[in-house]
Amino acid sequence: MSIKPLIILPDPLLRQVSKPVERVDSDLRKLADDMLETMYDAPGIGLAAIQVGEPLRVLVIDLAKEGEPPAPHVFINPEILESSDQRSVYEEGCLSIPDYYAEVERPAAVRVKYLDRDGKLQEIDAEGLMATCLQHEIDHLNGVLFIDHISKLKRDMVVRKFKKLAKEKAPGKMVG
Ligand code: GNR
Ligand code: NI
Repeated sequence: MSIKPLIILPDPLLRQVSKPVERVDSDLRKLADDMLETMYDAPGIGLAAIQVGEPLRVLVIDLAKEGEPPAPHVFINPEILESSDQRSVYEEGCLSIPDYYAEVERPAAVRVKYLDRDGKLQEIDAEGLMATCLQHEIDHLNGVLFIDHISKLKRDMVVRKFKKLAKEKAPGKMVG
């Protein structure tokens, strides 16, 4: 297992659409394990493969609270089958947009089909934080970030700030 560096805004990788996983093999399970270790280290409650630079449709989630036993979930090629009309609002954050939080409204419940780490087809009816987190991570697989769900004014402010930070860290590397 290894901790991988996180891809941070405005890295264009975060806008890439990830490719479906063709076979759930030991390499894929190794990627999922590395993603879980990276997520626990951060720490975060979810992580998409593109956040560690792998453009594959894989995400991991663990919603266990501090002091509770770990509850790792691996979702491969997830697809939202149904979304509730009812909405809910959560304050979201993203490991690729460190230290920025904003309220996002999404469907309160979703039904998702996916392959588990054994390549077995599964379905989950998720609500609450699990529903929000699954939608946040599935957005990543499609190159979408939670700041795409807030006002353009706020989004432009955040993007500008992270472009400036990237420029300071690596002068000459960034255009614009
Ligand atoms: O750690 C995370 N917390 C979080 C809080 C509210 C809604 C979504 C999330 S996911 C985030 C980790 C992350 O960036 N996953 O892509
Ligand atoms: Ni995120």
